[in-house]
Amino acid sequence: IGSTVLGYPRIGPDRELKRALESYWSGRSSEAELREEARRVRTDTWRTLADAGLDSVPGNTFSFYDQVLDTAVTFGAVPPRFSGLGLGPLDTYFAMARGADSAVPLEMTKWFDTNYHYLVPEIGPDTRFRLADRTPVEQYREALELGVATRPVLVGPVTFLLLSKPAEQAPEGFRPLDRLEDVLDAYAELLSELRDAGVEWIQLDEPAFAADRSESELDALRAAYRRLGELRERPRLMAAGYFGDLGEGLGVLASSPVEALGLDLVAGRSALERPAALYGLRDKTLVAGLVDGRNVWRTDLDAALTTAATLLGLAGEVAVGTSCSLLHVPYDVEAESGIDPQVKSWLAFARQKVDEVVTLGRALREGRDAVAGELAAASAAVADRMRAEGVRNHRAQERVASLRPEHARRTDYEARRRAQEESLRLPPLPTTTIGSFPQTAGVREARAAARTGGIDRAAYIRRMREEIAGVVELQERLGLDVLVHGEPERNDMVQYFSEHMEGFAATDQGWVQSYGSRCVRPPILFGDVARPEAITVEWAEYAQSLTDKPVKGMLTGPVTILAWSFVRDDQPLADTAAQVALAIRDEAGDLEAAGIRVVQVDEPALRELLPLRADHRRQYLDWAVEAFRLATSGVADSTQIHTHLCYSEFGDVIDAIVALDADVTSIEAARSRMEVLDDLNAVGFARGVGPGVYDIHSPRVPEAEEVADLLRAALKAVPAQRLWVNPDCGLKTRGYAEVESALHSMVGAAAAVRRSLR
Ligand code: THG
Ligand code: ZN
Repeated sequence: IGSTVLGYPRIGPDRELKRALESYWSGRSSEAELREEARRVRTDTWRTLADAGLDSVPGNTFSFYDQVLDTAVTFGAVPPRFSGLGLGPLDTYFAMARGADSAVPLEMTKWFDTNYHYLVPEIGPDTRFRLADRTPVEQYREALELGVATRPVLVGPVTFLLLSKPAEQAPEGFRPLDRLEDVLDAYAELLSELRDAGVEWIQLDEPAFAADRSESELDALRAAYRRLGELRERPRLMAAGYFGDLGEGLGVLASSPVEALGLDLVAGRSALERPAALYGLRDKTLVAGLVDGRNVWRTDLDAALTTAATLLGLAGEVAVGTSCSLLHVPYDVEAESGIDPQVKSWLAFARQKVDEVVTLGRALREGRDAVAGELAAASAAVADRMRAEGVRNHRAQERVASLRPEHARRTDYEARRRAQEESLRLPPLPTTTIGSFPQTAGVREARAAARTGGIDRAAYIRRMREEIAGVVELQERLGLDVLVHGEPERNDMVQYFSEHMEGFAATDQGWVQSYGSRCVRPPILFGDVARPEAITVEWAEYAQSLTDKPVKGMLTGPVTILAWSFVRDDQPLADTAAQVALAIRDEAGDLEAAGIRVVQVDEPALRELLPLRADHRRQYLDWAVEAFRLATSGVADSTQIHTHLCYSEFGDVIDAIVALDADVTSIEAARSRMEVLDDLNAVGFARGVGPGVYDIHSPRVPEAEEVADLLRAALKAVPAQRLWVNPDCGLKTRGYAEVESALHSMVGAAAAVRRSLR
């Protein structure tokens, strides 16, 4: 295998696939045009990887939407509500991803601890597994025609089933893993066809074993690879486990009949401390994942090579790879012209990481001297980053060093509650929104014009104020109790705050796929964080000047800012979180000083960074909670702190939610029917809570009566004094017409339920 990467981005260097998909979905282009663009993206990837000199080029890394969905379709796991639609294969596939008519799409959820989201296959006792689609074989042939013999990559059978959920009709107690034998039959069929097509190696990804797994799940892994290994007609097998140390799964795979094992030696570096676990590798190839597939820093090639050298005696062959697929980093740092050249010299995106792997592969084969220049340049870049001026801000460091526990403690909740009641004078069941209002084309154009110099600062401010005034007027008219300014000045909240703080760099082209055609451009947090001046105060203050109702200031919490950025790897994340928290704390203080009486600090990503292994969770939650409290404990008792959580199930972090000590927590609940309230009660939560009363992800406008029913249900779990009324997330992706109707229903429902309280 020599040198390889476990996967590559597929949205296109200029997001060509995104545009082609959205054009096809809207009916503006044909399936043939979409397929043509897809082929260009694949061709470009194969040529790039082969020309760069990789010894083994991954194949089947392209996807029209998601690789887990691909796996389900390949092996025939298409639920009847989609296969019955009578659509062609591609439209059936998109119906599974996006829904169609009455067929609700597959559920989407986070891919391990990354910011990528996959579709959850639905498996039942009668799912008919078979080789239903031959895309992996076709794409192997397609690459071969270009002269590139690829190594097809597939989600491994055990991870595939562990990521699936039981179909609706499945009997109680059924687990998708119960179908392992049948899935393996289908994999065996594919392996045999791949072998016939000439495939030498395939890669089966089993990242599920970087998380805690039961004995029976480990047994399934053992059984699966014994079975696949024993097949007579098959390519050579490389199993890849990433996003952490495989733990006991490592021993299972090392002693299985696979010919190669890919290990994440960045997130799973601890495996190196258990050399006994690697003994079974003596007759195998170890693909050492030494180049970080999750972050954007240049690799310290010299150190990586030293690590590789320690493995030489353990494995039959040592090859070099990335820690995981490069799907999670942008394409090419050379496409960036706006990043400070010094910062840029520290970075490696997917294209640069390929070169790093090639260099390491050469060094292993030909010796360090053969690549002395590359090694020296990498060492110099790493050393430069470690001592650079822009990275070190002594004031920011001293502030963190001088923190005392009392900086993260507010006074007793009862005292706060009384002071806030006095200051805010809210009715029971107060109504509010999560923060953002619809982002109209006009607002986007104004932001773009301000960025490119099309309008000057004064004109931009006028335009934003106009928008804010409209949003305040609308909320007054609807009768909401706690207003917001609507956030017209922000695109993505994390991007917005990072652009206004020191220590972050922004990219122009650094898109990373989040799900389907949707991408984000994570900021790069490279240095100590500081807030040179107030960020949001002018907008909140202006909104407050237009109304007597309290206006809520809107901030993003430290954990979410880290979760949605590329973070530095040269200091503990807890220290970086504390620096960001102090900047947010200063902002909260400035909002308060400007007369803002309610400040919301959103932490939608609190659940996202939760470590895959239970052992590591306490430590994470400790610093995550501490950072939030640090950000929110600098204000007076009378200032009400809100937080907002969404995007996930909160069972695993429910104690942490209590520990945040926010006065009011709004939480996504419309789809889970208020169950979260019972969970919160069970752990003694006794603060204000706003379970979302309607789903903003759907264009459907709720009736007042429906919302009132939900509120009455909520009142069974929460007393009226603590219950807030709000949608379940921000409104920026919706249109004004539906937002106005939906909020009208919501406010009407609150009023009706309030009347019945008396
Ligand atoms: N911001 C950031 N990360 C996130 C979210 C976010 N990660 C988790 C979750 N939310 C992911 N959800 C989305 C939702 C929508 C989009 C991306 C991720 C999206 N992106 C635009 C697109 O691809 O067209 C890009 C818009 C732009 O910035 O120009 O719609 O909210 N950081
Ligand atoms: Zn939300």
